[in-house]
Formats: sequence, structure tokens, C-alpha cells
Amino acid sequence: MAAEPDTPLDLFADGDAQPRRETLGPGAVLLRSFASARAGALLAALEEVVQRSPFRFMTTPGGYRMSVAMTNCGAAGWVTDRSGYRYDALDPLSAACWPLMPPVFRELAAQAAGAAGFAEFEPDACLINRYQPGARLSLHQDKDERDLSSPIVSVSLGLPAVFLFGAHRRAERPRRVPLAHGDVVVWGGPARLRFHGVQPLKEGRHPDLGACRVNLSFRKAR
Ligand code: MD6
Ligand code: FE
Repeated sequence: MAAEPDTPLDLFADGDAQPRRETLGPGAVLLRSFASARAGALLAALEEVVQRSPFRFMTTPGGYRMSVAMTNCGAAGWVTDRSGYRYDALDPLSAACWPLMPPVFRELAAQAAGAAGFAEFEPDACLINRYQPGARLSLHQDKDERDLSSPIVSVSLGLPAVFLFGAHRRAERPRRVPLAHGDVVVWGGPARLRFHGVQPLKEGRHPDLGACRVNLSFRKAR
């Protein structure tokens, strides 16, 4: 231990270098390391999901190939193609249902939502984003879900990234929020439609995931 609990420089009671919980605004909270203890179980479950529904690069309605590779699990999966953005019960690659949401995914999402003040979150969709160096997500709002009263729970795994957390207008300068392996962001209520994005991923190597970042985002889509 670097310091006794009562030394003046020990600013945080749990001894972490940073507070574990940070409010990003009304309805939005960052739970640092919330998923760390279960990261191994999450990655093992992810392995099974991607065996059935592999990562793929989807196309925007405007015809651009996204730099982030995506897949889904749960009853509904988020997809984009030339005809638009939507949730679909079927994986367009296999024409079969998306893989079931692994229990460890569901439980983590419900616990994180509860810790952020959103009780009884029951996600039916988990969008899985894979970023390789250079991949980015431009500022957007998540508004394809029918139920905007439920929050979104976002779990970061692998390489660190800078999350851009904006306001309700695209033009407002977003805050830069560094996210690391195991960090969880929850937002809902008054924050549900805030613009957000991810800066281009920097080169690097994570001991478990190699040269990539994976983000799990849980929603109630239907
Ligand atoms: C990402 N996340 O972190 C991208 N959307 O990979 C999102 O677009 C996102 O993290 C809604 C809520 C949480 C998110
Ligand atoms: Fe989003």
C-alpha cells in the first residue's frame, strides 16, 4: 500500500488513483472498472457470440462502409444498410436469429443500470462494436429504439479510447472522456438523446484483446 488511509494525500477513500464513479451530467454516469472483475467471463461469452454472428462492416444508408465492425446478440440487433438503420430479429448474414444474450452480459448490464439509478433494466439488444486502430464513430444520437425511457449501458473492453460526450445539439463541443478496459457508462433520462461518438482508436496492444477495443452497448429496443 502506498499510503495509509488517513494521510493527507490519500484523496480517495478506496485508494484508487481516480474516483470510481463520475457524473457526466444529469442522467449520465461513468462507473470506472465496474466490469473489470467479469471481463474474462464477458470475453469468453463474446467468443461464442462471434462464432455464430461474426463481426462485419456494415454500410450506412449513404453508402459508406463503417470503420467500426459490428455484430449483435439478444432478441433484436441493430443493423444498417442502404435502406436505413433499424433493429432486426435476424442476422442478415445468416438469416437466423442473433445469438442469445449471454447471462453474464444481461446481469452486468442490469447491475450497472441499477448502480446508476435505473432500476429493473431488461435489455433486449446488445450491439457489439469492434474498433481497430483508426476506427472511429462520428457524433450521433441513439434514437432507433422504441423505448427511450430505458437507459443505455455501454461497456468498454480492450484498448482505451476517447469517448466524445456531447449535448443535445450536434454543434455543441463535446467533452472528451477517456475510457479504459472495464469502464461502464450508463445514460438515460435527460441524457438519453445526447450526441456522442468515439475518436479514432490509437495504435496499441491489449493483453486480452490485442490491437482492438470492443464496446458492448445494451438497450431496450422494442
Ligand atoms: C462506443 N458507443 O463506445 C460507441 N451509444 O463504442 C455508443 O455509440 C454509445 O457507448 C449510446 C450509449 C452508449 C454508447
Ligand atoms: Fe451510440
